[in-house]
Amino acid sequence: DTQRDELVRRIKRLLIERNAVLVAHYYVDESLQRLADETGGCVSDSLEMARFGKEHPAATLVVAGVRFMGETAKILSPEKRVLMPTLEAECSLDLGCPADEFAKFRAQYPDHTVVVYSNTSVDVKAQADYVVTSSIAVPLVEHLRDQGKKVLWAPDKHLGDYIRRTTGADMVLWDGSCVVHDEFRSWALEDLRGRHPGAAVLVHPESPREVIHQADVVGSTSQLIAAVKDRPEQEFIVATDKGIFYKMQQAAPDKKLIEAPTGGHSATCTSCAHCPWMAMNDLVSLAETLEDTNEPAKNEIFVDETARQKALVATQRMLDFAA
Ligand code: CIZ
Ligand code: SF4
Repeated sequence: DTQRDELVRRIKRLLIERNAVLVAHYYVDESLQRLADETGGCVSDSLEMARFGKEHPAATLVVAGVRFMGETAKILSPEKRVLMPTLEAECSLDLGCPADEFAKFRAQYPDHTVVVYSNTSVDVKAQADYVVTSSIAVPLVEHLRDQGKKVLWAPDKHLGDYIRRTTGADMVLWDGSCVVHDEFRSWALEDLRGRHPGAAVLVHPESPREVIHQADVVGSTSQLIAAVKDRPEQEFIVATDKGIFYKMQQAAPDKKLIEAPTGGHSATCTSCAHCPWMAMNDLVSLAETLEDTNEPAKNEIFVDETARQKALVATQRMLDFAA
């Protein structure tokens, strides 16, 4: 409709005026992913978002996603202004791993190499030897295992359990989970597979073990999109946030995508596979962020410099390992 078109035009103008580029996660609203595509920004997983933001020449990065993604951009590009459509967009993994409690956990395992998922705060990353995303978690832990290292992993227990089973590494796990992926139900998935025998099952490893066991492909968001494009099947059952369907459908317009079933944690929600924090990003909040010329801006990311420098070491190791 015309109101929406006008909003999109305004945002495009503001991005240029403010020398800003839009970096969006696969899980945010389609309208934002499309806008990032159309304006020379990036739509990706958290690893590629980090890399893109660091390398892009724009003075301002606008990160549509959740807080840790904005913080990662600031860790890597302290000279840039980092804005987000909202600063309220959290992540249950980040919230479930407070820095002070993590320090106590870490103190119990002084001989372990500390590997944390990117879905953590700057203060947790500052305590890590390595930051990883799901696309490189397995190869990095294999590398550490081959060096005879024991690994302390945080915060996602399902991903940690998957890495431990896949690599056979000696690992202790923090007890955290993602509110979206933890909801996928193995019994309901079995039932759905029975009704779609030709479908390939794609699962993000933040899902429970019994769901991962039924997967044809276990992988990061980028790896699951590649699977839809490259595999011969015409139907896919997808166990990750349904925001990803936009890019999957773009990659393979003729293929059929089916949502994996969730437990349904509220009466109004029969398909819950969408992150409530990712959903807080929309065109209106993006426009408001770009229009705010206060110093500092309302939705600007700031991080403590001492913690940033420590977190940078572990985050840079992720980029170097992935390169
Ligand atoms: O679940 C998330 O937040 C993911 C998959 C982040 C990422 O690595 O892109
Ligand atoms: Fe965090 Fe899960 Fe939302 Fe990703 S989908 S931001 S892991 S709560």
